[in-house]
Amino acid sequence: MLHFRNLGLVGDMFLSGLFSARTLVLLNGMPNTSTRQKHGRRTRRRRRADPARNELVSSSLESAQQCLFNQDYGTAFAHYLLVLNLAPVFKDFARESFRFTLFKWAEELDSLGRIQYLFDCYEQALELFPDDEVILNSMGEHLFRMGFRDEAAGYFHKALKMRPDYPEARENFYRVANWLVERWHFFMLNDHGRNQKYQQAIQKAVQKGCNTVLDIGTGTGILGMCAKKAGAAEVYACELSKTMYELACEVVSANGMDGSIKILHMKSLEMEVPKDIPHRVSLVVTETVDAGLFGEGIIESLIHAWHHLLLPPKRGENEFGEQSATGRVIPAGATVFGMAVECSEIRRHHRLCVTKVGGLSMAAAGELHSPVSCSSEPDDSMEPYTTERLSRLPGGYKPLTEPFTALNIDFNNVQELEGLSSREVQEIRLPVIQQGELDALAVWFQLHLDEENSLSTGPQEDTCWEQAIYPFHSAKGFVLKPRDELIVEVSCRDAYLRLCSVAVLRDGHKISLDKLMDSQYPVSNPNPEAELCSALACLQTDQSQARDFCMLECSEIALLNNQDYHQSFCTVLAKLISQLKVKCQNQERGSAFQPGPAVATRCASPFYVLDVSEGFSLLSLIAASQGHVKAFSSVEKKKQQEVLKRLARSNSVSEQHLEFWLNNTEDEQGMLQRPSREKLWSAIILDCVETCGLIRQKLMEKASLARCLLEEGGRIFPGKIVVYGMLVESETLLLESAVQGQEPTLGFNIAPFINQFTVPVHVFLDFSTLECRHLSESVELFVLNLMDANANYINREVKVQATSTGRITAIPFWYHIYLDEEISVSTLGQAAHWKQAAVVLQQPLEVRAGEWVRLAVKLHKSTISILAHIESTPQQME
Ligand code: 44T
Repeated sequence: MLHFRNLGLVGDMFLSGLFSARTLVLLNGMPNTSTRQKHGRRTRRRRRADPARNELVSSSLESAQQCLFNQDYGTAFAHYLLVLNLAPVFKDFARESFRFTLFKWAEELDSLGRIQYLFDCYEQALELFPDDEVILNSMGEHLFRMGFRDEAAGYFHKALKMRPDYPEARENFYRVANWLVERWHFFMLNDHGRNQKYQQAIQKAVQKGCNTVLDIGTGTGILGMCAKKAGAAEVYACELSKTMYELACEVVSANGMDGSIKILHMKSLEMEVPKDIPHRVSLVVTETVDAGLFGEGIIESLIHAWHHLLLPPKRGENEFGEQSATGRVIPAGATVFGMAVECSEIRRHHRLCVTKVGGLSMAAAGELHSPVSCSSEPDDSMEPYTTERLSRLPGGYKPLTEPFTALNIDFNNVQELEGLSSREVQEIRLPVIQQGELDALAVWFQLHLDEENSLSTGPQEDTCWEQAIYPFHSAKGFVLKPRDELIVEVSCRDAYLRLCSVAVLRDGHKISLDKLMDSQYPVSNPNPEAELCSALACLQTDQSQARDFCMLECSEIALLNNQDYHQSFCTVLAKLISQLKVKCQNQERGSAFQPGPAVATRCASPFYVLDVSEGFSLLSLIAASQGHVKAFSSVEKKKQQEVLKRLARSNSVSEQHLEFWLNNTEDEQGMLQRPSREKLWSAIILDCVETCGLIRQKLMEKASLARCLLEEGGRIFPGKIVVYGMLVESETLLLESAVQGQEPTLGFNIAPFINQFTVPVHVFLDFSTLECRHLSESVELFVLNLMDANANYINREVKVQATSTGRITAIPFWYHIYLDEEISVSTLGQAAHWKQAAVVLQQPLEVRAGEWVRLAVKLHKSTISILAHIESTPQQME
């Protein structure tokens, strides 16, 4: 948690000698150094004419301006604080300069690493200007950069409340809203089936005498309100997220229940009786479950609740209708299911599936893992699963076994909950039903709310739930066959369902798939040559392959598997290098008559290429492998640098030709610099589209900086990006973006509050599997020219003709990334590691086939916004 120490600024200034002796004497009487209680008295006194004070104010104001002029921001800031605290009348006059001083001073503090102090300054600034949207927004930006997203979002939200048309705060808010109020909240509130089942179960329990209720992880407050409405006498709720807690307070109060539901901003594990709630409750309701059931800590929360917050569990039958003296939990329990699947989409995100990338052999890459633990041992840094909605995966999936029950758990039995982690490993044998590559185990569950009501999160259900995916890294390319039997062992050691071992029984032999390394591959590799290469590469590297493992993000692994992308770079780099060589030789020839060392050495020295891709990238190595190139990689992580070095060695790229750029530069801001005093870059590779489908922030700024660092004839890759979009009707996108409809949710007024967190741009979409109707052809929305800033516009009008009648609800968009005039990469293809984004219209727009739609497309910084209107002069198709 972030800790804001209040003040301390003046003392710090004193110590660092920023104040003159005269100022110091006077500072002792400054309001900032005294406590709040005294504040009122001083204010009153200040109203009387006080010549000494006036003199101090005016001289200090003068000093502030002088210091500002001299770029001594720390002192200027202190003077401004003094002036504005003593003479608030100057606030309007000095606001702009004060902000400027604060931002400059914060920049300095930031580069000095004095972070706590930086936040102290912002706190003091906000005491003076509590409603200043620019300061609020800037505070949010600092918090965001430090990783305090929840807090950052609070500031962006407040800045926006102060000035709803403030574009900087809006853009920032949209970027964080997804973290604050995750999109599934919208889904869940739009899922009427789920809402009604919970409501029924709660109503029944309350009617049966559960009169005191605790809602753990209340979110918007909905389950707590259900309990109150059902007649519970006392309702408590707790929520650990600050934003969600504040939202719940707003919602509960808007529904007239603020006096009757006590909401606590804390984790249930920290709650105590009677400190937080006066006595034990007879009902706990909760939906703190994730796609893998256990990821939100429900087991630990319920064990704690049974020991500290709930009445003892029921032994016999309860007296119907009487106040319950026992406790119970909704949901009453759960059943976890699993199924082995083949799925190429999962495969390409979790393991390297190619042997050659951009002309490089990958044999010596070592073990590349996605950050999903395959191990049965608990590892804090890695979850044992990721989540996907199987029904939405491009290319689909193939079940290799029938679904099986992995686990049953009774939430009303504390011994069982406690025993879960010491339960013995369970061996499950599963007949294989069809041939396929063993890529993952998919896991889902049924939540038994009570005897009658249950919810399922299975892949076949029409719900918003995703499934938990346990990818198999180790069973590389193992093909299961119909008469095989799959043997999996599951445990629940750290209250996560974990796979302990996987084996196959084939023709009476048990083949363990856990320890399958490349070298002991039992099923023949389709490419024996690659196998030989791999073995040789192992000999070349002095470590054993088993130790050479490195973790990569799923999107980084998918990128490595994207051969098109790398081949395109390979081609354009080769083209550029040969052009530059020719140019150089021509120049050399041209200057042959003027002998001198300059030109000759220029041609002999290699071409410099810089790859500023984010995360793991092979492009520098691909550049270096062109020959006559010295390439710089921006890969930062040591393990990942080792992978690149290993690959360089095994692909005969000498060590001098590949360097790590960030080892040379001190900070990230210095990333775009010239290679050395006497050199410029021949090529700079920019990473322009984020995996989520948005243009990278500050891309255009980076491009214009990069252009200045290029030698004559040098290039930026890509040179140009073309944005394409399409009109679609998609109910799913609406359900994911806001609580829909005019009907109150279960009779409660929730939508207007949570819908404040609606974001107009959706990210991480898979356009190929998005449930939607296409209402137009794809259309070019925008061109971003990275080689020529003058060619760019920020507003553009595009006309699109509707090809079908329908409701335009969204405009998904994607990119063609032009590396040069001829070669481009699309972010849409099946092999791409990118997802797509979509603008969801505020109001759906009815359109008839043949009508023209006018799109006002706008690019602010790197955020695209689109407004759509029906063209008033219809040019019908018929
Ligand atoms: N999402 C499922 C998970 N909390 C449900 O802060 C399904 C994901 C999902 N508060 C797509 C679709 C779906 N004490 O606000 C959260 C969280 C809070 C607690 C107090 C505690 N011990 C906890 C634990 C969690 O509970 C709220 C709900 S967590 C369940 C989320 C629709 N992707």
